[in-house]
This record gives sequence, C-alpha cells and structure tokens, in this order.
Amino acid sequence: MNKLDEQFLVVSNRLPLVVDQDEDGWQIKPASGGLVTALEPIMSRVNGLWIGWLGSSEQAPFDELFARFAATHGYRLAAVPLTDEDVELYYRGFANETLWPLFHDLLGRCHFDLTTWLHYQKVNDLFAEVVAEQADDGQLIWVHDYQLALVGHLLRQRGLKNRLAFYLHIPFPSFDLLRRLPWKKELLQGLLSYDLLGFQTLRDRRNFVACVREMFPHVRADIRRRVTLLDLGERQVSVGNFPISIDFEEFNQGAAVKEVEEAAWYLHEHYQGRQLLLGVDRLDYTKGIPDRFLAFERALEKYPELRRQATLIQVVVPSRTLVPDYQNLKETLDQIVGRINARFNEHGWVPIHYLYRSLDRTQLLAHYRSCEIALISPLRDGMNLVAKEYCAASVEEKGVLILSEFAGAAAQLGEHALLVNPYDIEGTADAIWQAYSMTEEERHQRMRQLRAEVRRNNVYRWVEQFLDAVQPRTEQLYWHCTEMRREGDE
Ligand code: GDG
Repeated sequence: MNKLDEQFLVVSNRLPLVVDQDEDGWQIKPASGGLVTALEPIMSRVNGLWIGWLGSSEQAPFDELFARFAATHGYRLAAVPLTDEDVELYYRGFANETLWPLFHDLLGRCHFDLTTWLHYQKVNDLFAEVVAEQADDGQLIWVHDYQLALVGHLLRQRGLKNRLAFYLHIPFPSFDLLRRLPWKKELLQGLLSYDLLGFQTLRDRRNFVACVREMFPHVRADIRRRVTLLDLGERQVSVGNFPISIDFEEFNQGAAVKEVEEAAWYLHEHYQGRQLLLGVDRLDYTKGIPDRFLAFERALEKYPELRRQATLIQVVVPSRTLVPDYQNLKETLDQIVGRINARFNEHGWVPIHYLYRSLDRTQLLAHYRSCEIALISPLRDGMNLVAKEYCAASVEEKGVLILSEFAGAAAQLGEHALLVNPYDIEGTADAIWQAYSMTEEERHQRMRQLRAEVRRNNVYRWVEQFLDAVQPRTEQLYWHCTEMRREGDE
C-alpha cells in the first residue's frame, strides 16, 4: 500500500460500527451518527485507520469482521480493549458525570470524584498505547472529543513526534465554570499537548483561550488570526473554531426519493392536516426536552387556536440508560407527557406524540420533510446536527426552524431561524405561535436561506477547514477534502 495513502489516523471513544448476529452469521456495519457521517467519506478515500473502543464486550470474531469491514468500507479499524470497570469509571463516571455536565454549564449535575479522574487518566493512557503501536511516522493523528482529552499528552510522553490534532464536539465552558474542576490544570495541560485544537464555535474557542490565560499567564496568545496561536515558549498551539456539519446532498436527495415522499404523505394523513412540530434528540438532560414540553403546554394555554390544530412529535433515542440521571429523566418525561396529554386531549387529538425509540432512516427523513416546525431547544449543545439535517431535508422549503440560542448551530443558523432561550418558557411558547402562524412566503424565504447556509458550509468544508489549519499541512488529505467539497458544491 502506498505510504501516502495511509496518513490519517482517527481516534474516538467508540469505533463507528454496529456488530450483530443474524441467520447469516456475524454482521458488521458503520454506525450512524454525526462523526461517522463526517469522517467516513474521507477515511475511505485515504485508506485511514480508526481506533476506538468496541462499545461492548461481545465475543464476536473481530479479526475477521475488521478485515471484512476494511475490504468493503476502504478503511481499517483497531480496538482498544476496555474492562467493565474501565467503562464504569472512565466513561460513565468521569466523562459523563463530570466533564459532560461541566462543559454543558450544568454544574449541579457534576460529580467530582478522585477515583473516576484517576481512571480517566488510566484509560486515556490505554488509548495512547494502542495509538502508539499503530501509528506510523508522519501520520496525522486526529483525536476526538471530551473522553480523550489527555491522549495527546500521553502520546508525547511516549516520544511520538506526529502532528496531533484534537476536536471537541461539545461546548467548552467559561473559566468561571472550569475553575470548579479540581483537575483543571492537568486537563488544560493535556489539551495544550496537541498541535491543533478545534472547537465548534467562536465562543468555545474564546472560552478555551481565556482559561489558558488564567491558568498559565506566561502563555502568549495571538488572537488576530483566523486561528489563534498560543505561544508556549518551546512550541506553538493553534486554536480554531470549525463548526461541524452534515452531508447536505445526502439529506436533500434522500428526502426527495419516492419512498420518503410516501412516508411523509402518510404521516400527514395520519395527523389529518394539522401542523406538526418535531423534536428529535438523544435522551439527555442537556437537550431541554422537559422545558420544551412545558413551552408547548404554555402555547396551548395561551393560544387556544393551537388546540386540535398542532401536534408535537417528540422522538427520544434511548441513551446512557445505566446512568441514574438519565433514568430519572426518562421518568420525568413520561410524567410530563402523561399530564399534558390528559389535560388537553380532546376529540381524538393528542397534543404530544412521544416515541421513545429511534426512527429508521426513511422515517427520520419523512419526519424532517413533513413536519412544519422543528422545535430544537437544547439548554446547551456543541452544534446540534438535527437542526442542519432538518433544513437539508426540507425540500419543499416550508419548514420553520425554532432553535435554542445555546446550540452551537445558532451561530450559523440564528439569523433565519426563530431563536429561543429554552429556559424562557413564555418566550418559547410565543415562538411556537409565531412559527405556527407564519406566512408561507416568510417560511420559504427563511428556509431558502437556511438551506443555502447548510449547503455551503457542509461537512466536507468542515474537514477541509480543519485539515487546512494543521501545520505543516497534510497535502494529500487536504487535496482529497477539497475535491470532495467541490463535488458537494456542484
Ligand atoms: C454530539 C454533540 C454535536 C437522532 N435520532 C435519530 C437519529 N439521530 C441522529 C441524527 C443526528 C445525530 O443522531 C444526533 O446528532 P446531534 O448533533 O444532534 O447530537 P449528539 O448525539 O449529542 O452529538 C452535538 C455532535 O456531537 C457532532 O459534533 O453536534 O452537539 O452533543 O445525526 O440524525 N438517526 C436515526 N434515527 C433517529 O431516530 N436514524
């Protein structure tokens, strides 16, 4: 294999795959999800390697499955073995009960526990060991997300000289929040071992730079450039914001196929000409689902015209089901939906249709295409790809996007969406009414602009911009990205 074809190594907590067994034996396929959608096309073009945890301890014949995967998908996989204890302390513990709530500004949900922090370091070290075994000189190593902040530092400790890049998919908090973390210094030092750090928004990037300046006053920051340069004396670190996106055409064309059109038509028939509001989220307290239900309830109270004329379809995809906070959230949602539906239900109209499961792709696209309003109101979100997917699939250009000002996506889509503060139940209720009563002309005009934005700043541009900021530049990777982006633009 051509050496140049192998110059990309991606590391993420989970490997992007689903393994299961049917009557034909073991099957392996790529998982769905933002990061996979974003990176798979470039990985297969440059024959990359993806390293991560298998996500379960199933005893599948992984050597054979990985070989089959590489042959069909054009890139290789390598697994980091984690024990149940690792998963409990590193993943469920420090990553999801400390960093996740802290970085989403939800301090009250944070647990600060020395045992989980020590285990976080141990598992990051395990990842670094596997990466060090697999990496070739000259390869760009791109580590993803908050579970693996220390991997770069641990690779440097092993003497690796490769270019190291890191991308944070979730927000980065202000110093006022980060200072609560007992191990903030170690965490920041870990991040400063990368050569390039990428954040979703300008606000995240500024928060990071401000935290570094507070904790390490000797670090000089040149903030005049498109990418901030942090001068640590012996070396420099680039810090940029690169908003992640989607493959616009995949959703645009996918939503236009006959099967989806029929499913969309059927969906509307079922709801008898009402306007449909749509929420699609993983079960997560950051997504603001209870507040959204309360805002919808308030809208029904305040604007009685909505009764029998509007239905909220809320899809909640089960997630982190073993973490107590998530189990409690599930119960809260069941209760609120039950209460609101019992209060308003009349003549066969049920205000909230709550689905606690994921939709298959055809159904997801049909929901995006046919729902008149998307109600996307996270309390805090790194980006929120559902907002972009909704616009890309809105092929009739009649959808209205209601979007939280605390979603990263608001920085790009805020001008033509209806922005809401999800903590403001009254304001969100008013936005629901505004969306419901919006003229067709205004809907078209706003949605056209939203779609143009997502089409232009698609996922290929995200990868291209990120790789463009890696110094020295990885010419071949960059070339592939530019090609892919051009094809996407056409
Ligand atoms: C993290 C950050 C950041 C959802 N329901 C179904 C379904 N989905 C797919 C969507 C979308 C993905 O899941 C969710 O992506 P989000 O961006 O909304 O949220 P997180 O999972 O929290 O992702 C986030 C992201 O990383 C990328 O950087 O934007 O802020 O938290 O792609 O389509 N897919 C199917 N059925 C469903 O029912 N098939």
